[in-house]
Amino acid sequence: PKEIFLKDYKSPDYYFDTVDLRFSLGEEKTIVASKITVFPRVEGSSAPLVLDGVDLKLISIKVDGKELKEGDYHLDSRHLTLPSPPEGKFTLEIDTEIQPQNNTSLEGLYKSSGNFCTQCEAEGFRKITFYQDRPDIMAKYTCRIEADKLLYPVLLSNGNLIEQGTLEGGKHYAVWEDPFKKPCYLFALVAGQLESRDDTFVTRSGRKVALRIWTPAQDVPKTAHAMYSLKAAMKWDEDVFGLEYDLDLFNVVAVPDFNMGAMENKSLNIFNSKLVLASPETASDADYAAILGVIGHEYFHNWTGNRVTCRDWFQLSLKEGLTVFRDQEFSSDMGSRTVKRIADVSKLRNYQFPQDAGPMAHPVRPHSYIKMDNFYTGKFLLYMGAEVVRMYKTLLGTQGFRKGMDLYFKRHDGQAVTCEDFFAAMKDANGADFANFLLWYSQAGTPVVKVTSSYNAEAHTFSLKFSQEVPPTPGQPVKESMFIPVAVGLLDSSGKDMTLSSVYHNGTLQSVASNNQPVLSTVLRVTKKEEEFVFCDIFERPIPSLLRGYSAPVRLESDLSDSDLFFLLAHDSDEFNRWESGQVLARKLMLSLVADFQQSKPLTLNPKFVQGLKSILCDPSLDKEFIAKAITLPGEGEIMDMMEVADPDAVHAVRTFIRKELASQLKSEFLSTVENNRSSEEYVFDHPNMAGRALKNTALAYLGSLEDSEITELALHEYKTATNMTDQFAALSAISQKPGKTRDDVLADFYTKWQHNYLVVNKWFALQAMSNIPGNVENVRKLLNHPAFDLRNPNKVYSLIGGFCGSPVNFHAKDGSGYKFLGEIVLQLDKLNPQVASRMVSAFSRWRRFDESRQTLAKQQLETIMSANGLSENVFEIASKSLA
Ligand code: B3K
Ligand code: ZN
Repeated sequence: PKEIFLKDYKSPDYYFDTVDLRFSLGEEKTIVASKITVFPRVEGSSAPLVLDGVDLKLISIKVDGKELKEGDYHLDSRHLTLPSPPEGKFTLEIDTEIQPQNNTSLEGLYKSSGNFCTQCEAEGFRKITFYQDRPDIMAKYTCRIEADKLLYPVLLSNGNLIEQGTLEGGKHYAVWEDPFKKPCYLFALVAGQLESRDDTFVTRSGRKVALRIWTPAQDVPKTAHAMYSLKAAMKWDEDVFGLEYDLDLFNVVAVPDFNMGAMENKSLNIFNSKLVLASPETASDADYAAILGVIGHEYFHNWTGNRVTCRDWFQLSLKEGLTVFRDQEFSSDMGSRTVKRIADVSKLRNYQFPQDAGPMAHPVRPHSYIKMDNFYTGKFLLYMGAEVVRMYKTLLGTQGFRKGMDLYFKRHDGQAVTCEDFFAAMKDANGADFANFLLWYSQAGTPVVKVTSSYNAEAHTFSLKFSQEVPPTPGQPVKESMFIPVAVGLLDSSGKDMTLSSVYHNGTLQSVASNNQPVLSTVLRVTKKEEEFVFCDIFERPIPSLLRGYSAPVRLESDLSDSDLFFLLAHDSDEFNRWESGQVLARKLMLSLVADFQQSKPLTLNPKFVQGLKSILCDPSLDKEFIAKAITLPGEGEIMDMMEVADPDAVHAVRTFIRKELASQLKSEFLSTVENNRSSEEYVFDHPNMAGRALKNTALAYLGSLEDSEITELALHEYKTATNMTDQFAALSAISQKPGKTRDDVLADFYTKWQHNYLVVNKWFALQAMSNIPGNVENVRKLLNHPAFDLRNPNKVYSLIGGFCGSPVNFHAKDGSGYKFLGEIVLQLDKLNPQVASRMVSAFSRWRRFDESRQTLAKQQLETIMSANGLSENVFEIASKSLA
């Protein structure tokens, strides 16, 4: 396999102007005829024209209407090369045959539940026809689709429908024209038996946009929330960024077989059904929230991604980091900002930071890749890219950030650009000094920032001393200091924010006051390896609230004492930091109990911790979802990540111990939390209702850890009386914590009830897969043979296999049974769907973090995988980098 480097980027020798595609869709074969107008980048160029093409059967090729003979071109398994194309502009016509019905990679053109659909990002268009499959080739497309009318009554592509009609032999056709230039990764086609929910949105300039969400007929009733989300997103983008939709039609199609969440194809978004279909009975609050976020995300791509796209795939974060940031902001505005921030930071900690400390560590803009798809897994650069965009906003403020966005669109609409272009727009629009901010794109690893503080009672000053270090990562042993925006507030002894007047830094006194408004929080620009900031006019020893709102994606280590942290937990006006203080306390506590466990000391829980959580749980002034988050312990992965040698057994034992201890000491509080927060009969998707359910179900989960028949009765009661999936599934999960007949019966009941809804059945798979019951690998193996399971469907794989690998005790079982299971599955999956296989094999990538015996066992599996014949590039890249 070939590694591709950013430094080797070269502009294409040829550009494409118009692209005419004609699809003749069939059961045995599909014919794709393309007609492209080509022109050289440099007048008079005689460079060869190299087209990408994979798994294609070439039928014919014509240049300016003249058929080429063998010898006029060169064909290998990846490219079609014209050694000497004509000078100047010419037309290229290529007929190709493909077999979508046999395409299990779900990339290119494939079939899902009998319908045709496409997925082209990143490099899937080359599986449809020969093309320069790179995002800096932007062209205007028309697409004619011809298919059997009964089997495929609906024919969709990008842009506007300009013609349709019936043909002989029971066929029909449709012609679509997209007026906007686009890279081929945004091309889409759908053909099948679908029905739509229709609505309209009138843009602020008065354009009436037809909105259609397409699914199989029986699912149309489940698209109401997706439609609501789409309209909310369209409005939000106008209000917040002044961005309007640019066509008269916007289509969304839901398909059950999809590698990722969704795809932002121009005016024809294709979605994993999981992220479209919802009803209160079948989808949980988390599903509703995910649908809102992802519908928003794909819609927002219309400007950040489609109108302005990436020059090359190394710039992925240009569109993904920015669009993830935009969807995070959208969800914050639609619900609770603090709770959303907590959820996003948790994802960063649980997925991104561990990756950044492992063999797949790479900067937001990678320097090289073998298979671009490996850089999309949500767990990789996307969250980090969003954090980088968030830092621009933290530094520039809402208005400054908006100015930067406006300039970005003004300069680059219709272009394929780079991360530097975005940086330059932000900088130029604000005349900002961003120091070495660009390092965030090129330097990998999570910076560690240490802070020590001291108060000088005589001088009335408070000093914060920062030091920073970026750990070495593969290929980057030595790091430079980063530009880290640190938002800070100082609390007085009553817990109120002090008014900040000035800070002494680098030999100068800087005022932080603005427009006579009291300043309660300020952003310090930390740029050096070691640096001191001194706050003046501080008349009592303050407790600092550092990195408010998580203003930079770093690991912060401060000298705050436990009592400072308890104080912040109780008083900080920055709600994010209230939560964070509780998490820091919990992490410290868990790590010290892990040490006790490893030394076979008895475990005891610090009563102050119980007291702290109790006061949060019982504080009626707090948002209920915030309480739910604040009383949830850091995940096992997060704690393992902080250990020299990760010990899954100890971490699991400790987390289970604390949960049980809290449940028994706070039993009456948890019980009344459940009593007082039962859902209303009618399901409402809004923050107060979701928050109530989140709190009740978190309490129920705590109670479920107790060996207590009264609790089992309660959980059963909740299960039976639940009127929505959130509550029903929470009760099922509480019951499933302990093995036994009740668990088996309720799991069986749940399956019987929902066997006809594959999305609910996936939840049932996931719940069992993630179970901590000893020896669970055997249950998971059995479930592989369950009639509802299918290795070809990514959602099922993510639920069952992904769920299993995500739960440390059983995946990392000492006897290697979890590793062996995954090793076998990866090889089976790789033959069907390399993208899915490579996501699964990533679970091995941190094998060096464990003890020697686990290392040996995991390494064996990786070596077996590497020695397999015909391994995909996707799996090869992850497995080989893991072993390197
Ligand atoms: N841009 C797509 C991801 C494409 C995945 C390619 N393997 C969807 C998204 O950003 O949400
Ligand atoms: Zn995206």
